Amino acid sequence: MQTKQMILAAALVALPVMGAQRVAATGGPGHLVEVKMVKQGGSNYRFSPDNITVQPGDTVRWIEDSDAPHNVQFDSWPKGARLGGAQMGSYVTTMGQTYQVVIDSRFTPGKYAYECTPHGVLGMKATLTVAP
Ligand SMILES: [Cu+2]
Repeated sequence: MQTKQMILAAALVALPVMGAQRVAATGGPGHLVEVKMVKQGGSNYRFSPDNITVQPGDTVRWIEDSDAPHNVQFDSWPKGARLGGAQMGSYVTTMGQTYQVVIDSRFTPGKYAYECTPHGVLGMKATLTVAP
């Protein structure tokens, strides 16, 4: 087989794996759930989508998609959750930069409310539900 054909064959094998959105390299055994941090006219920053439901083991990845720095600050959580350092996430500041959290044993099932620290007061708030 020529080199060109081998590369093509390798790419075809890799495609279905990429399409499945499984998280292997990042530590979470489950699915990857993405939330963009967007600008919706003026200075209306939002999480998009602003309401997600995840399973234990999933990874939530927030993606900078605007012109202002954002973070993820949890404001309320179910009884028994122990967010530790994840309670106040680090900032993303450049387009495409990501911040992610693995929904591990810190996250008990239930509803979590979070906001962006500087923009929460302007409506940049969202909810994350961890299914049992
Ligand atoms: Cu923000």
